[in-house]
Amino acid sequence: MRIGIVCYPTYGGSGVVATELGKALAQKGHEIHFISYDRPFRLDMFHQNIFYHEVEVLDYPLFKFPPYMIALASKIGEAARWADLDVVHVHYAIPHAVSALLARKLVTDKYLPVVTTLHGTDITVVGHEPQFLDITRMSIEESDAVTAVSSSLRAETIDLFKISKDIEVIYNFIDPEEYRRVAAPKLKQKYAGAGEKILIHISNFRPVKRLKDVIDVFAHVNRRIPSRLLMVGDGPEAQAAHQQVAALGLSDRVHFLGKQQRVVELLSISDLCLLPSGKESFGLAALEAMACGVPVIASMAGGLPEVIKEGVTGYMLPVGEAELMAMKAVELLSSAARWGEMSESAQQHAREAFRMEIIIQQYEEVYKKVSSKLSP
Ligand code: GMT
Repeated sequence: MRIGIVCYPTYGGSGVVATELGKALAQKGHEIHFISYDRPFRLDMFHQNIFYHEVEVLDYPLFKFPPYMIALASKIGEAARWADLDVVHVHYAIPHAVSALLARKLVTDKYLPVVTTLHGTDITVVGHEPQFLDITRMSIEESDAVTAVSSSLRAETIDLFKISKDIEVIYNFIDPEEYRRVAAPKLKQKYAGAGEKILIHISNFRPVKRLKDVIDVFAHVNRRIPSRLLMVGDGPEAQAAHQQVAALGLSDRVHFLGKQQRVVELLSISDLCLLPSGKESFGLAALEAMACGVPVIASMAGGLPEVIKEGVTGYMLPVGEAELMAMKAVELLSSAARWGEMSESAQQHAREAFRMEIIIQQYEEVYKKVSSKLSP
């Protein structure tokens, strides 16, 4: 099939999922057309079945705000006509689905089916910005198929929009060839001395990630067990996190590594992943950690209970309970046998429950279903 994929090109789970999906579909012989304002950061290879269409936004003095949505719609329409796309798959309802629905009107010689995958933040934005409620509802209802990355997100969407739309849950996935525990002894030595444990947090440092809790949990753990904290990522909360670390006198124990393209080695030297988010529709960072044998301490929020097996691959505590999270972390890090068991189970669970081949097939089924439609 010829499939258009629209996603954010920047760091973040939705872009990673969209890009890895496109790469896997291309390997299976589909022709993939990525459409975005920048080359997706994970699209770091050449493949004869992969094309990239860059959206250029007109910078005209009259426009106070560059009309990205219209530029994107126009690019989707152009790519659809040029490549004779069978389907366009957008990641995020706002603004991508709205643009794709507009593009559908530009393709006059055939019906262009639109598949929308909800990743969570689109729904959260609407929760905070009621002005977007109607347009998001419309983009969901008018899509030919809608998928959500967890049952929790599906339920939240139905509840918020009061819609009866069929929303299929398709979980995120990892490539088990890439995400596995690797030996990196030199890297481990760089960050941790003998007997020290390594905790890791990976995110875009948005308020929803609750970096304050990450650092509070680490501070508690470090009082009991000599440890280090790797902070991977960047974003609006970075400065506050630096200040908190300095105020706690932990600057030599917490390493801010910025945005990293590849995290497998960093995860492989880690003993525990911290994800105390206030909300998390899926938690791809937790899945990536588990695949690399790192148990996760997370908050009991959103789709995380669908990703982490409580007491088997990690622990989930109520949002904001940094002290309880720290207690669980200390308990786990104090028992090598328990940690080994959990690390093993985490790898197995990540490989089995989120198998890339199965998830790719699920998306292929959705494409097949919508592309056989002549019109809605
Ligand atoms: O978490 C973010 O801020 C980034 C956002 C994104 O666009 O990648 O993540 C959302 O989509 C990911 C991929 O499906 C999920 O793993 C994350 O849980 C979800 N983030 C939130 O729900 C806060």
